[in-house]
Amino acid sequence: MCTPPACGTSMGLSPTTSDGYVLPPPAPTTLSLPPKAQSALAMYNPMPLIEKESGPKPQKYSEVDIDGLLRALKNPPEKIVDLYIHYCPRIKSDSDNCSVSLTLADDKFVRRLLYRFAGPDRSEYTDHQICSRVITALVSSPAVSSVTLEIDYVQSDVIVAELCTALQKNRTLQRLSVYSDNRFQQPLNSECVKHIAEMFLVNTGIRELQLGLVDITLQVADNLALALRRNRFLRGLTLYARIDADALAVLTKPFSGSEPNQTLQKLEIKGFKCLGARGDGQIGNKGAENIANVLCRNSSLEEIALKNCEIDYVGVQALALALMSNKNLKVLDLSYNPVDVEGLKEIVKTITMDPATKEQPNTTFREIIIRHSFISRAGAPILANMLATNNTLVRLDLQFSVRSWQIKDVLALLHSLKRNQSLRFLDLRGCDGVAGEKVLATILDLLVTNPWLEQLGVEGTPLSRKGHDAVIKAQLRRNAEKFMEVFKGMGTVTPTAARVFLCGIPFAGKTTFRKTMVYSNIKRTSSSVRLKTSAACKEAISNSKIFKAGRKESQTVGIEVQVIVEDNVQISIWDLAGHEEFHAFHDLVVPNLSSQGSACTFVLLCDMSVPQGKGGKYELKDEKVVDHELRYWLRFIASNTRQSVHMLPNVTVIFTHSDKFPKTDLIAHFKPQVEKLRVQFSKVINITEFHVADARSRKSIEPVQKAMQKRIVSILDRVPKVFDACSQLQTKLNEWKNQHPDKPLIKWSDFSLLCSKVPALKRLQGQDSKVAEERQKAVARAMHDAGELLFFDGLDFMVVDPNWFCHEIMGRILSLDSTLLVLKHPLIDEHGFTKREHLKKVLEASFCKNKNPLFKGRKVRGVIPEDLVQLMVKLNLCFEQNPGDKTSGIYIPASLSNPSEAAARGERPLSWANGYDQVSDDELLHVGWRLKCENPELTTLTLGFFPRLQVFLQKKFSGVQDARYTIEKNFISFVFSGLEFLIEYNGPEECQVDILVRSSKDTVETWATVEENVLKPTREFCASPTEGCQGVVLIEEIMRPQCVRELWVRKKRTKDQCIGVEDLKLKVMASGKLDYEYIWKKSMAESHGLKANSAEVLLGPAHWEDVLSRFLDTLEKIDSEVSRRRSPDSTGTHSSPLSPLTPPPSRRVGRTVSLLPRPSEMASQLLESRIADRSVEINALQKKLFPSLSRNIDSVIDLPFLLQDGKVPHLVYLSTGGDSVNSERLVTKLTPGSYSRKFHLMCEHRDGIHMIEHQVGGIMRCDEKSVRSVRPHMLWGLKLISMLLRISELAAGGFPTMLTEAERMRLMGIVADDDDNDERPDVTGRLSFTPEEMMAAEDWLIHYMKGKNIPALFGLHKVCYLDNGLPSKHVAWICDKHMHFCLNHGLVDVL
Ligand SMILES: Nc1nc2c(ncn2[C@@H]2O[C@H](COP(=O)(O)OP(=O)(O)OP(=O)(O)O)[C@@H](O)[C@H]2O)c(=O)[nH]1
Ligand SMILES: [Mg+2]
Repeated sequence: MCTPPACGTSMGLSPTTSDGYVLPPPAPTTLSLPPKAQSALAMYNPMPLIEKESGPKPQKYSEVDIDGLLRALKNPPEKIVDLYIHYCPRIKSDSDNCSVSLTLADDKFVRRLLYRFAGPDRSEYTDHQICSRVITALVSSPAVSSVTLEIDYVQSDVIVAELCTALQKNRTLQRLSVYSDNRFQQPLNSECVKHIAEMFLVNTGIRELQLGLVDITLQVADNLALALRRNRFLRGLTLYARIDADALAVLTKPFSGSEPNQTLQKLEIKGFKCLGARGDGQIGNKGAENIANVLCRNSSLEEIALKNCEIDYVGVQALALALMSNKNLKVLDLSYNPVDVEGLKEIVKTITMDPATKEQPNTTFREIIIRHSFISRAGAPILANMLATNNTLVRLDLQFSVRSWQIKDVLALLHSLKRNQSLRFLDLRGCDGVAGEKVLATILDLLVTNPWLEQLGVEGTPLSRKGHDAVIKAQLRRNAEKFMEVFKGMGTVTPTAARVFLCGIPFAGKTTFRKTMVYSNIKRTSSSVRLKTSAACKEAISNSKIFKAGRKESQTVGIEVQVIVEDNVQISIWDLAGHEEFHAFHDLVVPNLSSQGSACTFVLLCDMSVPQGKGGKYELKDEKVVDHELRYWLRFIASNTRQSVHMLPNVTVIFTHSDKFPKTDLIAHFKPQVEKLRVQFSKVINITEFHVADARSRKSIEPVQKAMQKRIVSILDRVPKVFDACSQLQTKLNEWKNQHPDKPLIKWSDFSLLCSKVPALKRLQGQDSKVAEERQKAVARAMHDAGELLFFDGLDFMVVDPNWFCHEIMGRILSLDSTLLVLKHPLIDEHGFTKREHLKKVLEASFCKNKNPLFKGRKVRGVIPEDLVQLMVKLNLCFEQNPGDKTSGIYIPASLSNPSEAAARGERPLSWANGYDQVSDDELLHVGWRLKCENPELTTLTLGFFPRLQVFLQKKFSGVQDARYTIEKNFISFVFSGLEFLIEYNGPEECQVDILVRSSKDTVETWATVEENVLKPTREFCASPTEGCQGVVLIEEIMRPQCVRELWVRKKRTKDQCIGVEDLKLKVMASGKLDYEYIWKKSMAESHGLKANSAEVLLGPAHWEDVLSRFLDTLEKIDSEVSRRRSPDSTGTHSSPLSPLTPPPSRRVGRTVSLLPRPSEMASQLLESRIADRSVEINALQKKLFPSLSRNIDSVIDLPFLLQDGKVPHLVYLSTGGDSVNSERLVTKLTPGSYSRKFHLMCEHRDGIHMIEHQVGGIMRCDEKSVRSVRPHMLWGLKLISMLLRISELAAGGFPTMLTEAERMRLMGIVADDDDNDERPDVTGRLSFTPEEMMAAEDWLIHYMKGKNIPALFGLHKVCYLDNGLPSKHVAWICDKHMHFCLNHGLVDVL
């Protein structure tokens, strides 16, 4: 035992070692870590952690024969990751009993070679022989460093003995894992552990040992202890085991004594109960104390994981005490233990700065992992307080431990992270408080100001269920890209450059406004800066030289970019073409405002006039038209902007052509309209002001300009600072541009060269080249945000002349009008196809139009068509006909010609690409999805989105043979992995992406393939910063299978033919039954018949598993509430620190959790078996809970004393009354008034409480006093009803018919609560009333029942239960039916 005094003496760290941790500087002006944290973090390398958590690489797998496998073992084509031997001949499934697989990996792929034991003359003997051959091969192969053996516990010892003998001399194997196949739930044969332990007496190579399902008896512990004492090479030991405190004491003996083990770095114990073993297999608090004791002495252990060990506050306290002095431990994992707030407090104390001494007791501890425990809301301030000052903790993992936290708690935690610079991983999976727009916006803002946070687990939270996780992930990815090294020591300054985006429909006056602005700028500055000649001046204001033929007026093509400097602020004006054909490109240059907090503002212009008749007279534009115009662009801006609290995009509205209405008060006219929009869009856009002006007049736009100027200055002050180095580099870049007026692109190598001339960007001697490159990239990104250049990561060049690219190049390419002056031939055909030669012509044409004054007709150099293609491929603007072939043509989906007439009407004929001739249609699976914009009022998938998605998906499937990827306007069709896809887009008003799939694969595989390859990528693509629409949340809906089977045209697939995934899940849970059928509304063409599909089929396996888990969660919650015993003295003592609502943490660890990360081809089986397991569990719980609730009502509600005694019946509910039973509604809210309600009572029978049908009931007047007195009864009743509903449909009896679906969901507490202002009381939590309220309620009921004929009015009879034929104290009021039954069986006496 660790004696507290021993720990106590070493607890007070000497000041020299504690390093005097100080607060990080209040507002970091440079993005560097405080020096102390830097040195501390430098010692700790989080990289492996990133790998641990990063998603799996794409897998490929192939089956091979045994000789092929052995050859591969000898000469592995790639690095061997693991050799996996699965040997379980007793299992009777052919596909899954014996196999050997070799996992290989290079940078890109994980590849698996699989050999299955098969063949006609297979026998135990040959199986064994093959195993022996593999063992021989692996031992002689120097490439195998990791082996996993999964075996049947019966045969285990023979194979293991063989392996161990072979390994005695081996030095190359580093990781050995031996598991018993956990489908048997049996521990490994103890002989087998003995062999392994003995092998460790001589083996010197193995660093890591994992044993799965071991029954650690004292004898086994002794064997392992001997190995630990002798072996000095083992670094990590993982035991999934039944082990108790005594066995642990034996096992940890080698860590004390004269020559203690000081080499083991990681010890993981996961408690498991195995069949046949005695006891629960948990080390408990005693074991934790033992480990704490080890930690006091040991100096090698860095990671301790004690999962499912039944450790509570007491054990945690001992561990925390040890941590006060220990200086080596980095990771403490206490998942699946009943650790509560008190325990958390203890651990947190070790790394919280003492406000008095400003010191942190422990500075080496890095990770806290507490999954699947119960940490109440009180944990939030404790953690927030710690995170605000701590600068050592790297990971905080609270998966499924903080489910009960509310929005407020999460916000507190997030706020505390604003200044924290050490935390990289925060996991709040399953937390109910991660919900609502405020939390989302706060997270997104935080990720901008805190670039250190790399991972944030939000799965299983309301936010992620709503699909918001994609945009969080996109930002996290950006954060993770950055090295913290990169920014060390780089100074930052307030930026001095901003961008202004001019938008509005064609002829709104954008270009006119821009020119007037530029002109007045030149006028103002030219007197001082004498450089500008009048010729240059003219040049500047007539920037555009591309006109559309056949038009009188000039129309902007693409985007024109011009730069002015006002009061030392450089403003680049981006004049976006109003014409729709160019919109596809716009959102690639519009910043996702909050993503980097770049300085920019939007000006939205609108021509206020419409010609009236032919006489050249004008009238004011109709309000509706104005609204429509403005709304389009506001939605465009909002869709490109992530949610944010502090960094909403600013929009200034200008109504032009004011000169046409000299006598009208225009401001007053437009004010209400702008105000209305301002309010509507206030969550996503900040409409700052509006003006009326004559865009042609300098004088008229002067106030606008002034206001804009002011706005820009204030924005520049607010946005994150930029690197000092940017402005220096800018000077260098300008010099370069002057020297190379003919080069619109700069090679990355040249850019690097320029960077090396700037001290802060120079690569220092000995510095990692990657760091230098990352810095240069960061600066390039910042300059991109300032509008100086266009930088896209992954290209070896940048565009230094944005106007050239946006206007000259993209403007021409996207111009559908083939009569462009510069080209005689149509550039792009109706399939969106063009040849590379054509692009070359575009490039050439752009050269001669270059308007650089210094550029006098020379040929522009440095751009080859290939660069252009690369750039466009990168931006998802085009894809190559034959990827990699530099001569093939390219497709530019954005310039696909308009859809056919039928398609435009929504009647595009659909047909499958493949055609399974041999297979009948019935054997194929037909599934459909719809991704749609959550809030089409404020956001939309912009015009460029679907064309880019067409490119994005093409790239994804371009390597796939026979993918037959074809596109049309708003349409994609392709084949992948046995699935045929039809994707049709319906936008921009509806913003729906319909995905129709026909599959020859089974359900699990079909769903997984679609999710992995289309749904998830599409959502992620939408959430990605540049190419996507970050403001849009895509909701996933399920399409009625019939639509897919019969290939209904788009028009027929109305919104009634789809149902939201989350909506359907809620419906299932609200229904309380697993065989819930969803009934489709009839489509236009259908005449008769109800069409329903089972929810399980519609949702697909993965979603169904989620439904079951959530269902199970609810039931478990009820279970723990019901089985809680009320005893007044059990509160507040440490002997039972478990909160009464703590769910048993161990229940999910058992069978449903796989010990091993199974190979992917087994994933479907696992999913299916989990689903089966859960359904069984749910059924069992439902059956148990109904009677157990009925028997334990007093543990759920605190009834007044007299009522407990059964003086009067007391299970009250109120109804509205009504002519027929069907019109009767349950009352869930009661306000005083001059009306009455019907008063009902439930049958109290202990086998199942229920409502009594056709009960006459009483009348209750709703005067003030009665309402007040009856309120507790009503709420108690509602609480019981809520629980009955949550248990099952059966338990709920007749109540569902008295409730609408919405009321029912609210009562059950299963609607996602975004707003807290629901005045209805929440009956799912604990109800509490004051003693006065209780008394009043009790009096009222007794008084009310007085003199009433209870049997006649309520159909209830007072009975006394019999115990073995003798009357007991238990009295109840039960219904006729129950009474007769009970009397017949001699169970009750009537009183
Ligand atoms: N009388 C009057 N005419 C204006 C005003 N603003 C613009 N115009 C005229 O409207 C026409 C179109 O203006 P532009 O500035 O080219 O329109 P735009 O918004 O750039 O249009 P696109 O580039 O096609 O999107 C031009 O002939 C302008 O002279 C204004 O305030 N008053
Ligand atoms: Mg224009």
